[in-house]
Amino acid sequence: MLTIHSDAHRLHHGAGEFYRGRIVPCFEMPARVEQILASVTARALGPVVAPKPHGRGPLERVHASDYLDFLAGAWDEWSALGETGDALPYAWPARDLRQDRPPAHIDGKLGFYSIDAAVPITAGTWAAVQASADCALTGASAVLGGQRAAFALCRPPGHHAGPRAMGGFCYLNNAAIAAQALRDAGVGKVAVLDVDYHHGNGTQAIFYDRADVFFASIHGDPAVEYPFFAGFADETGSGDGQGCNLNLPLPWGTRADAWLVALDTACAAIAAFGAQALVVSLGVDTFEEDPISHFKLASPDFTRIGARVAGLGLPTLFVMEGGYAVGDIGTNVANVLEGFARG
Ligand code: SP5
Ligand code: ZN
Repeated sequence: MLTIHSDAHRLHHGAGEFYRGRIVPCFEMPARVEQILASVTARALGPVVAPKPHGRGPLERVHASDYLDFLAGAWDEWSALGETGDALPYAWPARDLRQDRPPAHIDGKLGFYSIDAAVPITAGTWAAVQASADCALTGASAVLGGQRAAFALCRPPGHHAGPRAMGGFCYLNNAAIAAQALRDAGVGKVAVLDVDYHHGNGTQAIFYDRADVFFASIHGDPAVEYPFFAGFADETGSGDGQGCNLNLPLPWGTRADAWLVALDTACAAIAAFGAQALVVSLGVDTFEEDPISHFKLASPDFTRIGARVAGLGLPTLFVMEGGYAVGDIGTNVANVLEGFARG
């Protein structure tokens, strides 16, 4: 399987995120990708290529233009304040506040265009997030070109980023951008299967009212888990998209047997939808030793995930999302890809 990777991810290295009253070191760090790349290479899973730049066009198909302008300009506006550390938001347009007035000041923009304070913007963030989206788009091209599957080794991740908001370590929604590119290239029906520990609220929001992209997500119950305000089972889509959104929240402590039953449910729904291509939001933060998550999958279980996904028989693009147990992340990702390749 082809892997698409760019060194530009290193340009994004946030110092900290806000958590329980203090700034804590970022769990989402460059070493994650270095470990995955080492495992993909060591296990000879296939060639590794650089992404092709796709420009702003495919980003505009998923994200609002003013949001892209914000991301592109945020560091310059922040550093013009004399700040040298990372930009982080501190005020948000929550309920009863105006949603219709994008602020002129960068402090206001940071809150207007975010859902939390886990999205530091550094000097290199915009370059890194563009390269990450280009990895997903290059992977989509490979699948369109007839490859059975490809692995976009994206960093930063994307599935918490909505049409007009960053959050949860995510800036551009790489999986949604790739799914939309598949649609725009003529694939009639696309499914996004999100196996990251956290609900893919951004991807859900992007496709919620559409019948051409099915979204299925298996994740920690948002009653007790980030992102808290989306991911419940009663979110089934709206308008034309009614019935095209499937959330499978599971309790803390969920082990592989119960998790794989949910995967079977998601795969059956994707098959029933009639998807012609599949994008997998591949987070491995379901791992038992993940430092910020509460599921209990063991490394060999990831091989079973890959094999089950292969059973759908669809052209498949894997897009890297979360996973914070850096010492095991390479093994767990390579297990999924190997399980798929053998399945
Ligand atoms: C892509 C992805 O997996 N994003 C996850 C975002 C989760 N953000 C909130 C996590 C809170 C961090 N908790 C630190 C726990 C230390 N024990
Ligand atoms: Zn996650």
